[in-house]
Amino acid sequence: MNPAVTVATRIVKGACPHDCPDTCALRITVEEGRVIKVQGQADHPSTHGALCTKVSRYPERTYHPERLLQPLKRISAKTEAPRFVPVSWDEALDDIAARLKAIAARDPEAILPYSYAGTMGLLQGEGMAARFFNKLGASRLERTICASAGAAALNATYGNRVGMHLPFFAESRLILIWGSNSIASNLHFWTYANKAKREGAKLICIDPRKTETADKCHQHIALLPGTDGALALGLMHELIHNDWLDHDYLGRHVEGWEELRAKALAWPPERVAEVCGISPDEVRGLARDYGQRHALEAPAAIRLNYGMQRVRGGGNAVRLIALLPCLTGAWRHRAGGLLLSSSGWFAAYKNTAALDRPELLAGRQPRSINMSTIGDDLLRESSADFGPRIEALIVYNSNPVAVAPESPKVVKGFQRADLFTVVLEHFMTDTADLADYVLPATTQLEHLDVHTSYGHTDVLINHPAVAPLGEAKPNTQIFRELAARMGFTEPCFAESDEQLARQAFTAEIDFEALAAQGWQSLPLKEAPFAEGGFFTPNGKAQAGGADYVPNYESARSTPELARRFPLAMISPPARNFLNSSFVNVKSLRDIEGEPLLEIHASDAAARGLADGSLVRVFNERGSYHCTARISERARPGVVNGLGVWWRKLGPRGSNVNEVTHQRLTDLGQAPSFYDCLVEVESAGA
Ligand SMILES: Nc1nc2c(c(=O)[nH]1)N[C@H]1C(S)=C(S)[C@@H](COP(=O)(O)OP(=O)(O)OC[C@H]3O[C@@H](n4cnc5c(=O)[nH]c(N)nc54)[C@H](O)[C@@H]3O)O[C@H]1N2
Ligand SMILES: Nc1nc2c(c(=O)[nH]1)N[C@H]1C(S)=C(S)[C@@H](COP(=O)(O)OP(=O)(O)OC[C@H]3O[C@@H](n4cnc5c(=O)[nH]c(N)nc54)[C@H](O)[C@@H]3O)O[C@H]1N2
Ligand SMILES: [Mo]
Repeated sequence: MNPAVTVATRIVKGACPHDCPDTCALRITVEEGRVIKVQGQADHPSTHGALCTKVSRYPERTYHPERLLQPLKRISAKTEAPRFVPVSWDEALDDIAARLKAIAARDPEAILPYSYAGTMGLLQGEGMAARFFNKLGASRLERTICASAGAAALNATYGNRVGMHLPFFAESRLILIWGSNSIASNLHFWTYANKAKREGAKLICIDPRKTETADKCHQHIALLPGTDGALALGLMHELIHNDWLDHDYLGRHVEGWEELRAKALAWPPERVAEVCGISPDEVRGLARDYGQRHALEAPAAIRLNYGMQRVRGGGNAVRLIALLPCLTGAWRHRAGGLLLSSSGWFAAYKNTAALDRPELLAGRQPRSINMSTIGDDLLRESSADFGPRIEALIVYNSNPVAVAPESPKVVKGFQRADLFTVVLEHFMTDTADLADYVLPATTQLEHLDVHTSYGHTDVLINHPAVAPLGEAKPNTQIFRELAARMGFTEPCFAESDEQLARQAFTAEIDFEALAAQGWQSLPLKEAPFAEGGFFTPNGKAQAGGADYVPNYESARSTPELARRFPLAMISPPARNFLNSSFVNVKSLRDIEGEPLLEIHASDAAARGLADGSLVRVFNERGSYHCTARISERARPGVVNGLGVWWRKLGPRGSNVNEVTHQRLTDLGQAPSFYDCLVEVESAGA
């Protein structure tokens, strides 16, 4: 052992901040004040000592030569190439506060926060920021960009965003991996699924794309995007027809079954097959696999993920799929049922009001702006209907210029000369490029935070491993200092991060134990709905009102549009990026190579496209360039535009969201990124 190393080496317990269901516990090695390694904590059950490729590169991200380390002020016009000069924190914050005060004096609702899940931490996420905007009376942001269709569907069906517990998937005998590329985006679930597979379970992947997860399953059903609701109704048809139903469970724990039963009987396998673009035998076979498993002897589980709800009918599709385990009584076993999100389990243990302080609104009810229609909303004038024109945007934990739908409009909105934009960031993202001020934020290695999860049921703490780099400050501190300059004198604006962390959870979570161990599990029932007891007012799962809703854009629903733009495009995540985070980490970008459009050989041949050639992907909304990859991963008629690249790192300065639209899902007001028709043509050399 090298004594020089051991003396100066410290191990710090952390938590992965990223927007991923896994929320891993981190073991951070610090040497001489510098993080040299980030690993998974071995004693945290779902992390079990392993991290994904991305987060094991977290030090490369933190110590990136392009990290923002001082405040920057814009000196070029928004429509010109971005030019910034460094300024002091005092100068930046004084000026920002003066600008916000002037706008707030006219109408605080002209100011809009824009944030999402760059970090999922309860402190660096909202907390102090929410206090700031509540006190200001700014417009509120509806945070819909990812999961709100599925969330609304679970709330409508079960009364909460809850489901099976992650570890019990290892005991399932059948797992439907539905709209989820688990190996890429939910790796620690895959470990449990793989264990079940080794013990003889059958794994079936339901996904338009032949993903790396589909490769590892026994069967892959490549349905057309947005047709999952029809498939679920078809499965119900077969369960009814063959009487593979748990009548006792349905009778006692489900409301609205007769209505749903009548709807399902209109979906024989032939009709389902035609809508979904699969064969009737695939529908029958899937129903047999799912329906013939005895709930107690051979539990069947569904891992649903958000990929399948990014279409017009995404909410209803989630409702229908979420009801399947009620038909067969799969919930009776702890290894049966469904998991889309576990986030609702934390509601009883979180002190959201203590962190966000809604009382600072003092009775005001500011309007809400949906983050998914930011393109349209930035371009709207004041009106009685809309309220005031948006005059200022404070962006943190998000990169809307790259990730929001229909980016031609988003860019145009951000380029408005009369819009005042402040961006808190680690890097010069596409959004930071359009800011008036860019403020350097700390990364997870430099600040304190506490975390819940949407894939497992543990709370975690993230201790700071090193001091902030350069002049970077935690989001909490930036809002604290801004609050002081705005003249907000309530004591809650002076609370430290540790004080915030200690208020985050109810007394059932022992903070000292959390701080010492790094994580704590919620005390929950193993088979939560074995005896019904859903979170709805009458305790029953709600089957009424759920139905298949066709896409906004598809060969069946808009044949005229489909003649001009015949290819359905989905844009699921690239494995080595996390939404648009990590795109600028060179070792990861080297693995991904370049923005790709996967296209089936028949569709490529019909357009004379060669593998590896530059193509233009377009529709009425816009166009972007990328490289064609002729691949079995794409089914005929569907192209996969892997996301989400930074626009400025793409071949002609744009990305896949040039062609997506801002129409919202049936439930939850979410974007329908994967409900999108395009055409593809060669773009020459
Ligand atoms: N590596 C990596 N991990 C991530 C992310 C990332 O960007 N990169 N993103 C994180 C985020 S923000 C989230 S929300 C989570 C979950 O993120 P999700 O977006 O759910 O990600 P995936 O698990 O890849 O699931 C998307 C899958 O759904 C498929 N799909 C698309 N349309 C349909 C459809 O209509 N029906 C069906 N059945 N399938 C469809 C896609 O082909 C893809 O394989 O993952 C997180 N984890
Ligand atoms: N076409 C298409 N578009 C999509 C999707 C898709 O599948 N297809 N997926 C959608 C989904 S599921 C989601 S969740 C959204 C994600 O959209 P976003 O939530 O905007 O996620 P990111 O693109 O990762 O951007 C997060 C930013 O936060 C910054 N950040 C991280 N930590 C901190 C911090 O502590 N402080 C500050 N100030 N900044 C921080 C990061 O540097 C990064 O630039 O994108 C959506 N967009
Ligand atoms: Mo997401």
